[in-house]
Amino acid sequence: MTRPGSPNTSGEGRTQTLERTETKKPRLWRVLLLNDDYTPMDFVVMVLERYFRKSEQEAQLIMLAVHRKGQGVAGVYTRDVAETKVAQVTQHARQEGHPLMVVAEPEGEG
Ligand code: TYC
Repeated sequence: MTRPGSPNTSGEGRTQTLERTETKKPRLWRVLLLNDDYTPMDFVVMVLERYFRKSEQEAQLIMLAVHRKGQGVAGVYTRDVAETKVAQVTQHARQEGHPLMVVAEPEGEG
C-alpha cells in the first residue's frame, strides 16, 4: 500500500494499459460538389478557393468539371472536417439564395 501524498513506486494499484505501436488511420471522406442549373459559376469558384483552399486556376477547373460531369471532389478530409465543410458551404450558399448541393461520402465507395 502507498501512503497518501507519497509517490507510488511499487506499481501497486496502477491501471495497466497495453502499449500499441500501431495507430489506426482514420477513414477519409470525400466532399463532393453537385451540379445544378442556378448556382453562379463565380460562387462555386469562390467556395473552392475559400473553403477548400484551391488556387483560382484549380478552382476554375474543378467547377467546370462539376458543371460538365454532374459532380466532383472538392477535397478529402477526416469525417469531422468534411462534415464541417458541408455545413459551412451549405449555410453560405443558402444565405446567398443558391441551391448548391455539397455532400460528404467515405472513400472507398462509389
Ligand atoms: N451549372 C452552374 C451554372 O451553369 C454552375 C455550377 C457549377 C453549379 C458547379 C454548381 O457545383 C456546381 N451556373
